[in-house]
Amino acid sequence: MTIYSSPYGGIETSTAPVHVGLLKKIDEVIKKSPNKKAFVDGADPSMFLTYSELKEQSLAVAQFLHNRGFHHQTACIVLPNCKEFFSFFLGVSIQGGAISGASALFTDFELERQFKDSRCTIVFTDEGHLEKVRKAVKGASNVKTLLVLSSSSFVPSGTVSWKEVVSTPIDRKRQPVRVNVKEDVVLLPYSSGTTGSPKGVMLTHENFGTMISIFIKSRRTVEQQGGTKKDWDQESMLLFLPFYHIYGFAVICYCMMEKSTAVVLSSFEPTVYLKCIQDYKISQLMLVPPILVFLAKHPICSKFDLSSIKSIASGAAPAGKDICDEVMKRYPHIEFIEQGYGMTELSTASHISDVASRKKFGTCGKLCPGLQMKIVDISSGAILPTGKAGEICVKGPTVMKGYLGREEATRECIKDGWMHTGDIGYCDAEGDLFIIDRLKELIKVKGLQVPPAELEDILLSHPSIQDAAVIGIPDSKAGELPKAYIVKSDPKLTAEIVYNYVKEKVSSYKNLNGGVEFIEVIPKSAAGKILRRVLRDKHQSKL
Ligand code: 4UU
Repeated sequence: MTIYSSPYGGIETSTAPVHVGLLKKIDEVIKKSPNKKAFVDGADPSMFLTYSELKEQSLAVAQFLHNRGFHHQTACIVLPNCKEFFSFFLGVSIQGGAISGASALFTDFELERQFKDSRCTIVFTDEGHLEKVRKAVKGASNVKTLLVLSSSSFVPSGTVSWKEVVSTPIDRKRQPVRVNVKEDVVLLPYSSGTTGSPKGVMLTHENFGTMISIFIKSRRTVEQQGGTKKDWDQESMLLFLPFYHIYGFAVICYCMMEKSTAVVLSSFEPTVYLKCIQDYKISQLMLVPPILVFLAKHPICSKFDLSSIKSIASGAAPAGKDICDEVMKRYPHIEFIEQGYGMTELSTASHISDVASRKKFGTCGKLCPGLQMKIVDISSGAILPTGKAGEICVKGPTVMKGYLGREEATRECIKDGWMHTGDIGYCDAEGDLFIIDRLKELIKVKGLQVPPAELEDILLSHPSIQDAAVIGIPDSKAGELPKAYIVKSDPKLTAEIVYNYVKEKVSSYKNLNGGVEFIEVIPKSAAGKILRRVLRDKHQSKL
C-alpha cells in the first residue's frame, strides 16, 4: 500500500489573496524598471503594456467595479488572448471576485450556458465577439454590465468601453475588499471533469495561490539539482495557449511572478508563432502536443531561426514518443522535452518533471510539492503498490473547492479530500508518473476539453435521432477527434445533417470531425451507462 508524498517536499499553503502576491512582484519590477514590458502583442510589437501600466489599469478596473457595487461576484471574459486580459483579472480579484474565462470561439449557445451557470454579473468582450455575446446575454438576466474592448472611439449602445474603465480616477486610500482566502473563489474555469457537461470549477485564492508557489518551488528545486538556471526577467515567454484554459492562465501568472515579458498571441498562427520565437529568442516553449507535431513536421519551420529554443514543456494531453524523437532530431539544440500532468480541478499541475524525469521518455514527472497521491484499483478502490496501474488520486491544497452548484458531482470526484482524476497511470520506483489511459469519458482535441455528454445532449435534441453516443478516436494531428454513433428514427437522416446540426451549436474544435456512423443500438450497461469501450473497440476493428 503506497501513499506517495512529494519528492519536492512540502509547500507553504498560500494565506494571501492571489492578487496580493502578484501585485507585490509587479511593484518590485516597477521599482527597478517601471517601463519594463509586461505584455507585448506578438503580431504587433508597437502594442504593449508596461508593468506600471498593468498596475494602474488593474487598480482602475477595481475602482470601476467598486463604483458599480461589484465585489465577490463573478465576471466572464470572452476574449482571444490579449494584453488587457490580466489587468481585468487583477481588478476583479482585488474586488474579491472571480474570473470565468470562456473561449472566444464559443457559440452564443455555449456562452449563454456559461453566463447563466456562473451567475456572472459582468461580461468583458471585444467588438468582434459582441454580437454573439449580446445574443447569449439575452438568455442570462444575471449579466448587468457589458464591457467592450475596441480599437475605435465608438461605444456600442448599452455597453461600457474599456477606455472608460481604465480611465476611472483611483481612490488610493480606499479600504481593500476583504478576501477569505480559504473560501472565496478567484477562478471559475469550466471543465466536464470525469463525467457530464461542463461545470464551474471553484478555485479559491488558497488553491490557486498555492499552485503559483508550487511552480516557483519546483523550478528552484530543478535549479538546485543542476538544471539550467534561468534569468526569466532577462527573457520573454511566448503565450499562445488560450488564457481561458487553466494551463494558459497559469503560464501568465508564472510569467508575472518571474518578472518576465509575455509575448501574447491571440491564437496559434504558424508564421507569427515562429517569427516570435526567432525575434524574441524564446528559450522555452510551453505547449500542447499538437504543436510538437507542427514543429516536427511542418516545412515552414525551416524558414525561421529557432536556435534559441533550449527546452520544451508539454502538457494537457499525452506527447507521443515518435513525435518527441522527431522534434529532438530536427532541432539538435533542444536539450529536452518534458511533460507536466494536471487538470483544471487541481488548479493546473499535480506533476512536474525534474532533472531525472527529463531523461525518461513518457513520464509526466513527479508529484508537486505539498501534494499526496495514491493509485487505486479501478474496481475495488484498494490502494495499489508502486508500479501497478490504476486510477490516479491526488490530495492537497490545490484540490478545487468543488463544482459550482453541483454538490453531487463534487462528492462523486472528491472523496475524503482525494480528487479522483479519472486518469489511469502508474508511478515507478523514482516517483515518476506515467499516464497510460483515460478512465473518464472526456475527449481532448488539441489539448482542449470536448465533453461527449455535451455533444450527446445536442444530438439527442434532434427529432430524427433516437439515441447517440460520442467517443474520441485517435488523430495524429489533434490527438483525438469526436466521433458520433447514431441510432436514427428517420431513415432520411444523413451523416451530413448530423454533422451540421452539431456544428451550428458548438465551437469548431468540438465538431464531429472523427465522423458520424449509424448503428442499430448504442451499447449500454445494465445501469444504462454508455459502454464507450465497446464503441472504441468497434472503431478500432474497422481500421
Ligand atoms: C496525458 O489540460 C489540463 C491541464 C494541463 C496541464 C498543463 C500544464 C497540466 C500540467 C502542466 O504543467 O487540464 P484539463 O482539465 O483541461 O484536462 C485534464 C486532463 C487530465 O485529466 C488528463 O486526462 O487532461 C489530460 N492530461 C494529460 N494526459 C493532462 N496532462 C496530460 C499529460 N498526459 N501530460
